[in-house]
Amino acid sequence: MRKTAFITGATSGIGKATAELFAKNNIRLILCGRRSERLDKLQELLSDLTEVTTLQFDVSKRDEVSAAIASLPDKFKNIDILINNAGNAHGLSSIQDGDLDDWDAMLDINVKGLLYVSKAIIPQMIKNNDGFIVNIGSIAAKEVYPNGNVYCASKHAVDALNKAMRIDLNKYNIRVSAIHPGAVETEFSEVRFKGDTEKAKTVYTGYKALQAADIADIIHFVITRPYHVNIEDLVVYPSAQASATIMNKK
Ligand code: NDP
Ligand code: 8X3
Repeated sequence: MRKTAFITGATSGIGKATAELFAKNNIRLILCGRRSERLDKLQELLSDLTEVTTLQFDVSKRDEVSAAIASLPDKFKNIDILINNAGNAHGLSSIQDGDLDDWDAMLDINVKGLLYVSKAIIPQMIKNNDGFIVNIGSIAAKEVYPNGNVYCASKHAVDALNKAMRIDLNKYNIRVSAIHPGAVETEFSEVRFKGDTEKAKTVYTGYKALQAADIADIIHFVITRPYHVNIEDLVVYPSAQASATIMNKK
């Protein structure tokens, strides 16, 4: 039977690559993001492969989240797989120089947004006594690096919530996993550096960064294990990267 996946942050990077791979694997898709033109384009592109619907909302706005999910057409209401991927870093500053709006954005989107979406979808998974939640963390969930402070805190929270979901949802047969990538070449650094594309590019020069498709591949691997197998979390780096700060750049 065709499964249904709900992917946040599907307009770019890891979420978009995951949508493309899931479509090729005949998974019905609910694609989410704020940029509706991108959602429309992706829907048009993937509709030849699978059934696709889109939801335009900001994960950090709780009313938007619940209204969007409540508005799903019947055919898409039964969600088997939730990919909590939407998120970004905003800024890269020391704790003393950090911008309060950046801090709010990271905590509101990366932590509260993930919670709002999960809270809206989990009851239906509990009713089904089945489901799969994949939380996209980061190596910033495992390690704190200079100037990473609040982004790292937000991703440490994702790591904690991944563990919490595993515990609380265990009795409902809901599998929960986290993927923690190192550097992935996406729009992530453009967002972190507020549209400074030149600065963003330097993050990915001198070595081969992970590509969004590499992470999509891992997400697909995780969700296609036999029913009795559940990967708790998985940390993945580009081969040139040993930790958040150690990079073998040429
Ligand atoms: P991108 O910037 O390419 O994609 C981010 C996605 O999140 C976009 O689709 C964006 O959609 C969505 N998003 C951001 N803010 C909101 C919001 N307020 N409401 C709804 N959607 C939102 O980055 P990545 O693909 O790299 O990032 C995906 C995830 O992977 C993030 O959680 C990130 O922290 C994590 N990650 C990334 C790494 C990297 O090096 N790239 C490494 C480790 C983890 P839209 O703007 O249309 O709303
Ligand atoms: C993205 C990877 O190292 O920029 O989460 O935090 S890093």
